[in-house]
Amino acid sequence: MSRLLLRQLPGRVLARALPTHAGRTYSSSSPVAQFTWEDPLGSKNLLTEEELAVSETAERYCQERLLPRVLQAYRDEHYDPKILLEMGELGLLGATIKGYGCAGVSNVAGALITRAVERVDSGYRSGMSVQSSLVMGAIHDFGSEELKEKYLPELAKGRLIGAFGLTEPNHGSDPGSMEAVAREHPQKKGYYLLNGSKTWITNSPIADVLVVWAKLQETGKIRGFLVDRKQCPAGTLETPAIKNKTGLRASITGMIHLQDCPVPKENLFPEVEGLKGPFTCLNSARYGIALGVIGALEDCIKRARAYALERKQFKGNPLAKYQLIQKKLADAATDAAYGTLAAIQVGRLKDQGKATPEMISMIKRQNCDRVLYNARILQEIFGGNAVSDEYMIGRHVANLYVTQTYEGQSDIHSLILGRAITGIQAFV
Ligand code: TGC
Ligand code: FAD
Repeated sequence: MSRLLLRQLPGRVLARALPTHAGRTYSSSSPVAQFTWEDPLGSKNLLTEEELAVSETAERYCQERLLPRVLQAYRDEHYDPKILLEMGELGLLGATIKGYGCAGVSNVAGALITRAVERVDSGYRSGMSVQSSLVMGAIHDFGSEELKEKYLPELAKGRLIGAFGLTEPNHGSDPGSMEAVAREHPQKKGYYLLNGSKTWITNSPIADVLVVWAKLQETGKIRGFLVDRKQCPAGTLETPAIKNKTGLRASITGMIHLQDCPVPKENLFPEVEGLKGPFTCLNSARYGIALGVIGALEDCIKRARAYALERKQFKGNPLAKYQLIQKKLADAATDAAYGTLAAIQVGRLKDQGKATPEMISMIKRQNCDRVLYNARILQEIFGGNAVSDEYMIGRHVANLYVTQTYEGQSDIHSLILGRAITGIQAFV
């Protein structure tokens, strides 16, 4: 594990330092058994000391450094690339990778980082997930040793920024039909020429390296290419930003246009062929989202609870006194708690090499759906004030629509699960 990441860690004290605002105490229960609304099913008990410490480091950074800037960033639709440098300083990027300057923590610890970041904003988590799981993950799993040594340490520090181009204007849920193509350079030996367009690509306008999936003309098979902006002659690579988004405004999203863009053969991922390349990286990113979005829901619960206790209606009663309000909080807290346990379980299996893509589809779908549903319901507690961005709930709701859509829209994950359950493919 990275020394930097460890240095930030106050260790055991962390668990005890958590607020212990509890419900009732019962004379029949053990004195150590307590219900806390922030962690109703006691998921912390499943975490190792190291995981608790990583989580605390990430939470502290996010609350102290990210939270103060998110409101203005969201209003301005601005992403500050320094965020990746700060995360790199703390060892939060590519944290599950062993070696190459990365922390080498467990999958659960990696997901606790995404939860901490997404507690502030899904867009900040997006920028980090793309860098960590989709770009560093792709290079680590499929790149040559030279590519790993050249790019991973710089990406881990946030000195280079990465983007991952799979989705195209005409092919989103069905990336197997992609049109981007790579052919041997007719004049320059040892190079491919890439042509095609990708859209809705997180980080693309500011990316130094872009993992681009394209079909090799000779074989028609999908292959992964590392496009290094510095190596691209003028006019061969354009990455315009997509502006005026209705969600994820604190992240930066754009397109990738490749026009006869020369890419050296050593930047081709040598072994992997077909959709299992991008989908292997997506397994890790989808896993991170599954616990990440719980952070956003937990923030909605915290804010809605505080508002309901403060706001008085009818005879001076706090909203929190009314049953309908309590049910909204109970539903949301239950889904957050169940979602957390499911994600920890799949993370443990992933660490042991026993997680399947269907398990990840199940928790990505369930958690994103429940989080979006509950966030929309909790928004009602704020009444008209929910419309003010200063109450911080509308931003989560808008972001969570995106988390349900990208990395496989929820209905697509239903079909992946349906195929696994019935043996019949429904999406072709
Ligand atoms: P299908 O026949 O199912 O599979 C084709 C090949 O791929 C392999 N494969 C996987 N391998 C590893 N992990 C997985 N999860 C895999 N899923 C499939 C499969 O074994 C097969 O291999 P082989 O060797 O036999 O060729 O392919 P299909 O074309 O029928 O796929 C359909 C479907 C629905 C499963 C798939 O296309 C899908 O998941 N669509 C959703 C698209 C998606 O997730 N796009 C994500 C874009 S990246 C993004 O959104 C980043 S946002 C990041 C951020 O900002 O946080
Ligand atoms: P479509 O595929 O057109 O689907 C539209 C609707 O139809 C969905 O509800 C879908 O579930 C449904 N549908 C499609 N096919 C079927 C079917 N067979 N049966 C039933 N329903 C179906 N992509 C990247 O490659 N890299 C990135 O970094 C990235 N970042 C993103 C950031 C943002 C802010 C956004 C919004 C998207 C990003 N994406 C990225 C793209 C994202 O992965 C796609 O938007 C997503 O995969 C869905 O594709 P689509 O938008 O083309 O929708």
